[in-house]
Amino acid sequence: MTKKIKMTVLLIFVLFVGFVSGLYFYDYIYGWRIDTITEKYFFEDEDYLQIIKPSSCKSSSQLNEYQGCENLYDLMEGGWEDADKNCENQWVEYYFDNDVFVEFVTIENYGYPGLFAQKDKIKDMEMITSDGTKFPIWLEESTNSQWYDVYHSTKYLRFNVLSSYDTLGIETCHLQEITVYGRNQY
Ligand SMILES: [Ca+2]
Ligand SMILES: [Ca+2]
Repeated sequence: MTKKIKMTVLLIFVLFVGFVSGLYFYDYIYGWRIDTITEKYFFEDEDYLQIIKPSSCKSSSQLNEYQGCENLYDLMEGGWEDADKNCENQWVEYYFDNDVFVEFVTIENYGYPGLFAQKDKIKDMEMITSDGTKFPIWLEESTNSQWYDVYHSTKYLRFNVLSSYDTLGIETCHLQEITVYGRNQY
């Protein structure tokens, strides 16, 4: 090879190496920026609509150790059942770690028809927030998920049972789920 060809090959090699490393460097910097932005706006920011799980709950009574109010926010089939009180003077309270902006709640009776038929169903409730605002809730006697708009900030929710469909011969009031949808407010 002549000196000129050798120099040309060397030059092409240097340019190629420079180009490839430049691509990696660009990708590295750009990728890092994208990751940072994504993390900042989509992962570190808690202000997006989500299911808000209470940190704890209380209820007026429960049938047994398996039928507690924790079952109301486990997104599973189990539910809360009162201690055979026929839905009378019953309530459930949800506590959150910090203020949350509640957009809406969904409430469900037992979805399994056999179980649904064996329990008393709630008809009227009132939901109360930290500042004492009351939201009337009327439930249809069905296994459908029922939706109630709220748009209110609170650190706690109380659900007072006011009336029921009172299935005769059945004393056990129940709910499968009360799911809270909203945004965290730190
Ligand atoms: Ca449940
Ligand atoms: Ca009854």
